[in-house]
Amino acid sequence: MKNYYITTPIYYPSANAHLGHCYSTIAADVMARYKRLKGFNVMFSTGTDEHGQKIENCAKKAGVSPKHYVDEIVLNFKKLWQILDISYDVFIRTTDDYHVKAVQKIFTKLYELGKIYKGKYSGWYCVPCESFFTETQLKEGKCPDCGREVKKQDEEAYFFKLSEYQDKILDLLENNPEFLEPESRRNEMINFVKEGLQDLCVSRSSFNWGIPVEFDKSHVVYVWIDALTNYINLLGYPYETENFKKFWPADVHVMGKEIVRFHSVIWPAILMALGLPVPKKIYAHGWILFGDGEKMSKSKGNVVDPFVLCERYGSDALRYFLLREIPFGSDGFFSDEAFLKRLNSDLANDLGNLLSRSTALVEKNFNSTLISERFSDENDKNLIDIASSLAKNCEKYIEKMKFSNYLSEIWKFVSECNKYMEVCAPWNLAKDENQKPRLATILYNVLESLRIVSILVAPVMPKIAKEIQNQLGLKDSDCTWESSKKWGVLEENVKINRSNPLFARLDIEKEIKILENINKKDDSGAKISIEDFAKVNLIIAKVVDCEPIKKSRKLLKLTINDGKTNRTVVSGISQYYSPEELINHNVILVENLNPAKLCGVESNGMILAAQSDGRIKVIFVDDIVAGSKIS
Ligand code: ME8
Repeated sequence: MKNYYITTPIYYPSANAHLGHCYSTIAADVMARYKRLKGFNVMFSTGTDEHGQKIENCAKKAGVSPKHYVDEIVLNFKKLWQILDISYDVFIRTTDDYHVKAVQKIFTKLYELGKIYKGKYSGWYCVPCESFFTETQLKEGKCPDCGREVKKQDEEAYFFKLSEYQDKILDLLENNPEFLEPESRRNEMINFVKEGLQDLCVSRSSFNWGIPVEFDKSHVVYVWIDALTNYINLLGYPYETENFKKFWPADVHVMGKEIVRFHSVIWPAILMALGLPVPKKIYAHGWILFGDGEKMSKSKGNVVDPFVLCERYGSDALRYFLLREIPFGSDGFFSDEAFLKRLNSDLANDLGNLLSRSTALVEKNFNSTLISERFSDENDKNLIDIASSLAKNCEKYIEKMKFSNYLSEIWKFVSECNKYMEVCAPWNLAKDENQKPRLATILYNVLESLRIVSILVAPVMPKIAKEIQNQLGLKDSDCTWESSKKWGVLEENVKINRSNPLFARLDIEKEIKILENINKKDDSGAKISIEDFAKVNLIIAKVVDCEPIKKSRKLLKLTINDGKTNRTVVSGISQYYSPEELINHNVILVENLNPAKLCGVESNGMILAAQSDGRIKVIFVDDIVAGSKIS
């Protein structure tokens, strides 16, 4: 079996995970899932980069120890990856014992080999980027990477002989076009190396939160040496483990463009010094920019909360949008509007509707089981031809990590299927009993096309792929990657299980307002008066009955007793609670909310819940009697 090793950067847990982190992680996950479907033995790693002055400062501000500080945030990252179905095999933390020991061994080995020496450092340090710069590298006296203030630092330090590797690194970049992609980044790095490489300061003595140098405990290892070596340490280095033998060199390190220099210059030089092969590929994607053209970052306060997006629209929608909207390698914008529009057009209309219309016709006209007598005509050939070559066409793109082209190719086919439906108009044939064989053929062709689509979208939208496959009554063996290249795999008399729509069509303007309000709420600067608060009537109420709303994936219909009468309240919590878990519990009710219709059910009020550990938790108050006012 062939092996495949893909990594994400290990992220700084200085603040919670944001959409930018999701972007790299989703992309790497899609490749890992794709390769697994292709039969590869995959190692997919991610993790957190927990040392350094930035984290030390954040912890100090929060009044806790650095370890305590990062422990909390690492939980947040892990929760988000769970919600986003990130199928990592290893989550490495640079505070993990095995990593700490490996970093110490690597540092000592490089010192003993004469690749690291002791000297004096005088330079400018950017704390958020954890990077040193020379006077000439600064841009208008500020950090050339992020534009923030830098501070002068003089200290005794250890240096890595990076300058020794200038020719080798240049050769690597110039003569291996596949090593660093996209091309634009490669050119940038070639120019950078041509300007000359200086030895790199690889230890610090001005702060403590780092891995102590084994033979000189007054120094900690520079955070980038600590971080970059995660890629081999998680495989067991410096020991010759099975994993190390199988998976090193990595097939691809995925990252944002701002850390390419570390990965394509410093990292290969370290590996060369250790006598190890360099990774096969570094892929640097662009930045997700926010409305004002700024890179999204917590410190700039323009963060879109991925938990909220997943919670409201499903994690697959976010996975799809990020990879479809922005060509991988280029910068692109995130806006709620663009996200919601794609959700409506590509997911609810094109794909969701195709499944819904075709399965509805099978349910209604064939009692959910297609008959095997068929009658083909000319229109079918075109569809079958495109379907049969689709997977092969798509593979070219995903192999090159051109996710947007990959998805666009699939969606062209989905449009083709919708056109086929329009041209064949099966709903008209359904009126004539004699046309049943033709009707069966058309529906078979559409369902078989959807089977192929479900396999191809699986790396990007694992939940939706499974849902389509369940609705089509498919077995696992009908959904292998190889079977996406074959026509006619769907069984003759398959029994379908029609269910909820894949995606609900959204009222975009309304959703944008809701998202704005959620963001505003997060804006802790905004204050309200006591009079404003007093307008909200909060009371304790008892859940006396509860049932799912059939047409919806998320909503539960609760019957609530507010101490006087029963009322109906609709709540979007069915992903987190079964009706039984709510019945007979007391909850907090917003009693004077305007009534609203949700999926045809009138809701009178709202129950309070909290976002905790990446899920929604209803606030239960069983020891206070129903009807009690909260003030
Ligand atoms: O740099 N758009 O960690 P980090 C796209 N610990 N991707 C983005 C992004 C955005 N707006 N913001 C962040 C570090 N990313 C180091 C890495 S690896 C040995 C050490 C993604 O928390 C992108 O992958 O600052 C970027 O490179 C990474 O997060 C930076 O994460």
